Amino acid sequence: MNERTRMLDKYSSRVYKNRKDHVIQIENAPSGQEITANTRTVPGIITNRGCCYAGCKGVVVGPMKDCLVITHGPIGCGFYTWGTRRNKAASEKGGQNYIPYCFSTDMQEPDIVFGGEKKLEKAISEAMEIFKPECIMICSTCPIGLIGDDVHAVARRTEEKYGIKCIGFSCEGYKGVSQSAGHHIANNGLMKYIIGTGDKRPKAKHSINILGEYNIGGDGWEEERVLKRIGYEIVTIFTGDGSYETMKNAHLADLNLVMCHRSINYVAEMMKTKYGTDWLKVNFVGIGATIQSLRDMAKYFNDPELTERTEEVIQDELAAIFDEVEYYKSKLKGKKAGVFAGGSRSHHYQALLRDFGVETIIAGYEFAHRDDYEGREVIPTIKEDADSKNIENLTIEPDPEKYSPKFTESEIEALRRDIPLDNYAGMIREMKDGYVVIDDFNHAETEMLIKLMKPDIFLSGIKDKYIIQKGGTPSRQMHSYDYSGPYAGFKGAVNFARDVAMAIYTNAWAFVVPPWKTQSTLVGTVGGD
Ligand code: CFM
Ligand code: HCA
Repeated sequence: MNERTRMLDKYSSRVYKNRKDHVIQIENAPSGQEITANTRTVPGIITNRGCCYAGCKGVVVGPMKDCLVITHGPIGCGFYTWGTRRNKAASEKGGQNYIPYCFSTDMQEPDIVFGGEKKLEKAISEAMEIFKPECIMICSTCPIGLIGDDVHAVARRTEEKYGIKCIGFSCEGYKGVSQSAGHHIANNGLMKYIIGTGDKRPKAKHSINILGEYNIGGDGWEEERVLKRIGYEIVTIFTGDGSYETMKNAHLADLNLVMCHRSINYVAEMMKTKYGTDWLKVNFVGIGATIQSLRDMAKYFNDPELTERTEEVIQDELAAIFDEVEYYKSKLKGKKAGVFAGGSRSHHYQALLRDFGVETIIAGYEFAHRDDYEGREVIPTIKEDADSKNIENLTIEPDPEKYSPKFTESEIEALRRDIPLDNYAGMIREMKDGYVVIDDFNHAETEMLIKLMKPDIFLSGIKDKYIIQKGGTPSRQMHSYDYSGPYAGFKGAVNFARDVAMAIYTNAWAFVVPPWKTQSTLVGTVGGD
């Protein structure tokens, strides 16, 4: 019996029937096995998933710093999505930044009975009085749809009354089966009401938007640093440290980079259709993956000067992290990991773990769709000019006098080795024989698989990390990095390796014997009631 069967064997026949298609153990890698995903969670099972509102407000529109985002609903929803997701933002000079605030209508029972539109309008008028934002977004929680408050009508009235942009989102938590529906609803709103309304043209020769980068722990800033060194102009970021002000001009950028495909592919596709903007799947998590993404971008623009500069920056960045990468490789090589996050990080972090010689033996997503697991053909359109029909023939020779890279070309090649060419082959094709891929992982399965497969570290979520850690397996959470980061790009890779090495080598919980192992936890009383 393999690990998958041993785990599923514990279930009742009803649950078994549901879960069996969500778990695969790899055979004949690179495997073309299929998986069931993006379906309803078994009721009562402790899933790690979030809801539609979390996907719309918490993930996509929440990080836009100059938008005042009001949660229309009970206070818990607004507070959780504000307090736990660590998207960083810095004010532009003289600009607005509402990220430190949590805005909610704090719906109470009478509002549920008599309707909450008036309360929402009052919240908006208070917001206008105190903050005078240029854009207000209203995000609906479960009760709003159930009682029939019309957030779109309120948004229209707000625009007329105050002359600002106001967008309502019907992203009630119960819609769809996970966060994923909320991403879609948010993307539609951004596309319909914001993108394309500005006219500020980028100045640089090559301009880009970064889609699906939420600046968790400052990841987006680290990416921006490297991209700016190469010479790219970033028009807007969707949506980490992003803004209404810059998103208006997104349609004027030359290329869309797609970092988290799961949450934002809709915008990439819609912009391709409406404005003809090409998009390129990138991954800036992992050294090898970052190098490949930068090279893919250079290939896309097909500009020898840009290509040369890209190689210079790669060599320079690699030289700066060389010693630390070698040190952490010596600490981490041969370790085994489990990785379970939302809809794209598990795959991205596999690449980063691989850079340090760590194999991912268990991987899965909370709410990804089948294309995230099974891959999909991504053929970027390459711009060709008259002089260079064949971009493959472009060679790059960095000046050895100027840059003294400590990584040789063959070492760089080794870092890139396992990265699929289109950078988007999906999770399953990257896993080896015997490894487990699992969709909508729950707490019971986490415990069972850790016991059966014994990973040295398990990268997980905010809610589930503690059971793993207290069970004696070190864990880092991938959603806000346990308040560390950035983990993206070259410098981020070193931060990540340091945190993983620290967790593995200081695994304090493994030395603690829980009280129920040495003493009875049941206390009997004689003659009591
Ligand atoms: Fe994309 Fe995200 Fe993720 Fe996601 Fe998320 Fe997140 Fe995540 Mo938490 S947008 S799919 S809905 S990379 S909030 S920044 S960490 S589950 S893997
Ligand atoms: C969300 C946001 C979340 C939650 C993470 C977790 C995040 O989907 O609601 O609770 O494990 O990254 O903060 O994914």
